[in-house]
Amino acid sequence: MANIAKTLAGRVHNVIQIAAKNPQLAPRFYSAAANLEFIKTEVTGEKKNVAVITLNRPKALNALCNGLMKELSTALDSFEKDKSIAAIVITGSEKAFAAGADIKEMQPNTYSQCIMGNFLNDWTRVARCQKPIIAAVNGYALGGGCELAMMCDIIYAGDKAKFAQPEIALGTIPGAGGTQRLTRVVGKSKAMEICLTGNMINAEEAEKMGLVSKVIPADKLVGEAVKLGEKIGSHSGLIVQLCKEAVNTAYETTLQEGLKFERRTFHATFSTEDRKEGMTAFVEKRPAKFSNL
Ligand code: DAK
Repeated sequence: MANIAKTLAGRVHNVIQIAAKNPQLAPRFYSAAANLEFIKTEVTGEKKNVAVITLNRPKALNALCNGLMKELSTALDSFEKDKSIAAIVITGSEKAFAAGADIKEMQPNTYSQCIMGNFLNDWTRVARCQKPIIAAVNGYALGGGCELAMMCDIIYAGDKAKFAQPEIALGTIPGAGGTQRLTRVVGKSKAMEICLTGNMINAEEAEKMGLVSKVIPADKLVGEAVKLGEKIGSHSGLIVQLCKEAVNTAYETTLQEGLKFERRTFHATFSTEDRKEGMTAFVEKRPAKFSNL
């Protein structure tokens, strides 16, 4: 299995590299060339620096089967290594971002198999990505679909998006952040209500409770997410990475520890060329040219 993943990573990366070196040869989607079954990948934006990963398993409403999660991990490995990529957008279809982990795949599992096989271990890959990831959610984001969106750094929602943690109705509980990330974002009362009822919340409610940062007409959603990626990509990738790490630290430590980490990271930016360039450009009234150094 490790070999298959390695080969796949190599293929995705090669196709992207060829496209990057020869823009005139760049196909809009790379899935056919890279033999991807469950996702499509595209490199877009004016500077070709935003990667869009589209979950593409329409018959199952993008249920997140093992094969899909492996392809997603492999694509992230590849885009993370690719220096020309500044930000990544993950999206689905108009009907479903993802309707959850694949219930049919999970249904026969035993407790012992879950423990011994480290069941669904691949899921942590998204949260470990060093580059910014934007979830562009249209349609259903249920169970693992909602959790996948919450692993991303920013969530934009289409106006017909629906979020839920319906695991309770399946006799189980959320397993990839539904009880943890959601509670930190929306607070205990709302998280309890969502997890204990399985009820769906719409895009407007999700925005009101801070789960998503913007609601956008469905047909404009991916374009807006790409623009956001481009805006982030106009800054220093080095400093963006440090900033992402600092914000994430707020979720993982005490306020005092977080403030100390932030201050030290701020101090560390003074050892970079990009901090020097950013401030010099401001003083000289010209746009900054960042080098990631
Ligand atoms: N899994 C497998 N197949 C699914 C699916 C899912 N989650 N959701 C939909 N499908 C399939 C349906 O079975 C159907 O397939 P066929 O019967 O045609 O073969 C097809 O997609 C179309 O679905 P429907 O016919 O049901 O379409 P409707 O429009 O009528 O309804 C729906 C749409 C989204 C409301 C409904 O499909 C639905 O309720 N789906 C299930 C939603 C759900 O309960 N999701 C939570 C799954 S549990 C972990 C990581 C992750 C997780 C846990 C642990 N670790 C890292 C440890 C996550 C767990 C979950 O997500």
